[in-house]
Amino acid sequence: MLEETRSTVHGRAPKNMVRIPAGRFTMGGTDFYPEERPARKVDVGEFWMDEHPVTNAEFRRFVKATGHITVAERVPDAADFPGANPAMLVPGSQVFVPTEGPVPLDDWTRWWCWVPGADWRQPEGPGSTLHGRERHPVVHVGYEDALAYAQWAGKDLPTEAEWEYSARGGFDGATYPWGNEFMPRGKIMANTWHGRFPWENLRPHGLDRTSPVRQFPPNGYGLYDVSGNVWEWTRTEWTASHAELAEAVPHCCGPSHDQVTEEDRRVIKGGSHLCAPSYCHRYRPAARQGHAVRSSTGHVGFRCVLRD
Ligand SMILES: [Cu+2]
Repeated sequence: MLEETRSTVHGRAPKNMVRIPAGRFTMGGTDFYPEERPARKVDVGEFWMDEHPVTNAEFRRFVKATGHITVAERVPDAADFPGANPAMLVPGSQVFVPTEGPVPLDDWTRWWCWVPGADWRQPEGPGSTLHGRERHPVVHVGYEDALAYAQWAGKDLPTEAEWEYSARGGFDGATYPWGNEFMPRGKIMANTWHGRFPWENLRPHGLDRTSPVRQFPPNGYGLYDVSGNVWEWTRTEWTASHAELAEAVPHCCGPSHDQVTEEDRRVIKGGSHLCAPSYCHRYRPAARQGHAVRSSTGHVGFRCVLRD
């Protein structure tokens, strides 16, 4: 697999990947959340980017080939959770459960429910399946799971700069991957939450959770689902602002930082189907969040890159 993918780089295009030209872009922004500041110019070399987030069908092939067991499927190590109720130290993951009505938006435990047995195969817990969701992005994957997939595929995870640059699709400085207007001529461009979060799901697109990749229009580079649907892991270590990274913008890379600890956080990008302007206006290329590497949820997935 690895050699096959590598060798195609210099010949024809790798399957379902898009060539992103080298360039300079404005990373971050000043109009929304503090962690996106400062906006600054960043150079990115050319690379290939997966056209869409890794799907359940693709992830299943990886698991079949490698026997990989995801973070959510492992029994948590008691040493990592001192004082935890032993009954809670079983495999599981965070599942979104809409509330009955309005709740304080500063308390995410109201709508995130830790469900024993929830994992990528059972996204809502025991009894749920992937049936009909083969083309949806895989979810409930931790950073190490994403990295393991990428390495198996002979690829890597993008840096935050690579992710943001490619998500912008050549629209430097625009709010969304397609421009500045959220719904140009009334058209829904991404799988995000419509209505008052986390209880009123108006579903104008008919979607409850994730959506099949490629359901919405691609960006200027031909990338799908860079906004909404699922957040995507990057390799970039989380910092509360870009300023802390200003000296060392990771174009790339060298060997991946494979060793992670329980407390480590990486940047996730793109927002998800649970982002609503009233709560979290993060379905924008500049938006970013830090996510604990071993924390898996039903709205975080990933896609890969390939560098020459
Ligand atoms: Cu959000």
